[in-house]
Amino acid sequence: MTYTVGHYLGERLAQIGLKDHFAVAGDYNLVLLDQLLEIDGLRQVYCCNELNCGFSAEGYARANGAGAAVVTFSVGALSALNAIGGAYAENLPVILISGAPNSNDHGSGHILHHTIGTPDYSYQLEIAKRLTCAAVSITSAEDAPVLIDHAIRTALREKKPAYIEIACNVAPMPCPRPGPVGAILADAPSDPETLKLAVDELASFIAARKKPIMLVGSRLRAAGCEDAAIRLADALGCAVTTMAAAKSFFPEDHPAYAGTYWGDVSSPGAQQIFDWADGVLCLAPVFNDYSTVGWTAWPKGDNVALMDARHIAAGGKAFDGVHLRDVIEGLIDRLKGQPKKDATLVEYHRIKTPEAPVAAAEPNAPLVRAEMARQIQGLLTSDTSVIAETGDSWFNAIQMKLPHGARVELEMQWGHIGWSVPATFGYAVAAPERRIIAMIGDGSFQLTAQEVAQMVRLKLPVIIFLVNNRGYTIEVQIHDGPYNNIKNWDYAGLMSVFNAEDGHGKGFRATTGAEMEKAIAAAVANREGPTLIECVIDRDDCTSDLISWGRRVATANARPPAAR
Ligand code: TPU
Ligand code: MG
Repeated sequence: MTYTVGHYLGERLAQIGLKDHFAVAGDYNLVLLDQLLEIDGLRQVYCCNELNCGFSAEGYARANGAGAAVVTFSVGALSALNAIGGAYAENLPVILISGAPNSNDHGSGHILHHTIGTPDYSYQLEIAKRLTCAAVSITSAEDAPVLIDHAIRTALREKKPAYIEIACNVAPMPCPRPGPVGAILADAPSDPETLKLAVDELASFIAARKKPIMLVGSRLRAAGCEDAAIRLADALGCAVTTMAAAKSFFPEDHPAYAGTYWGDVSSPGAQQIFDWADGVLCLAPVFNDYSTVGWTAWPKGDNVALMDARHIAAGGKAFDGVHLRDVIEGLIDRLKGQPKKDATLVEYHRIKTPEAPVAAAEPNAPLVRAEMARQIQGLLTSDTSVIAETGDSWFNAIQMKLPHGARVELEMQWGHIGWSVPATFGYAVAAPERRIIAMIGDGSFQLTAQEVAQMVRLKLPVIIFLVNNRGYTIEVQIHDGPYNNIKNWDYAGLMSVFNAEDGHGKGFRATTGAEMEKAIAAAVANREGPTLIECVIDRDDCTSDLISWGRRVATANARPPAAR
């Protein structure tokens, strides 16, 4: 058998740990898909459309570390690029692979189908360059190995998406086999001198403070430092808060865990202890309008040390070219034998009011949000992953108490409604051993609903909580108008559409606590496919956090243009 460019790409994907890749077929990628099918241990998983294909790969990357989506030129790739923008925003190495025009057509003056009707096909590559950390076009087999390796290596290092387009006639061309995977995994080490200076600076930052606190940010996973952060917390002894988008990036059963810091919508006691602290170690944070609650809670100034994946800023100094994990290890080393700086943790336990467990609602009373959240909370185990969509699902998920090992996935930087359906599919493909729960609003679901059919196809026992509150409630809280009302669907009824003649998905509608409980029992028992539970609640029945946060974000959005 001839070894080809397509094989090379497929083997590299398998080498970096991919067991699956997501695809939608089209004539520019059909031959490439044939080549990829021939790679041992690499399964081809199909999606209903390319936006979903991109988000599926993004969800897969959340569970597996990296993901790949294969699409056709323009009509496919331009849809997938939205999800690639999301992967960039969310720091996930997703490799977008697009079939491309025959190499002989590039520069020929030919007009081709699926293009904008001009003979210049470079627009897709140009767009991809803005949304990825590396974008390459392969029009000859000779150049393929170096270009493929460059794209994949850069994506893995930067934890950002990359783009590879392959001319449709080049995919089956002969190509050498790839060498050891180490060639694309190897990373430049921290600069030892800078590392020492950075650790010195952070050590004196801590030494000069009596009440330090840690803030875990949403880039901590991408920085590969979740374990290191736990050891730093142990070494310091202080309280640890997490940012909303970093939910589950620090174990909530850890003795130092002090909840979600999110300005006015922090979990009980977290804002008070954060404000009481005299120094904050921010681990890989992202401060945007959402995470700062409309710029009302933005930690900055002399008492803030920023510790990013490759960059440290503290005490008015900046250090580049160091890996966060090396910095943390160095700091832990420095803290050895020193008394614990546990003031914030001690104080947190003093001020935190014990939360009373939510009482079960009257079983036959109309379903309310609090009862819905209480029942979902009851499902969480140490092997559960909750994928929560934009909307009040964010706030419901962030309020959950996570047992050790439970994970929450949020897409708070990109915030594309509908993301969670394909992302849940991709996540479930990557982590079939976990209990996977999706929480999705009705408005969001309408964007990408069809991907539930792929969960049916692969018999994935995902549990979807579809919140039917008849509209875009998150937007109602930010700015209301007729555009926030949506056409109602028979969401539970959709399951029989997706099942058709051979599926085992189940759909239930819950209008009371008792109905929801029954549906959950059936969902847990269904191992042959997804279960969608449509939870019917009132349009305004949302978390109080959404209301407060929505008001702040609306105020930030409404700032008048500055005078010139
Ligand atoms: O719980 P709830 O009702 O807030 O969630 P639901 O029903 O999913 O409503 C979400 C409403 C929403 C919109 C329309 N949230 N953000 N948007 C704006 C938006 C529009 N288009 C995309 C692709 N993403 C968005 N975030
Ligand atoms: Mg809704």
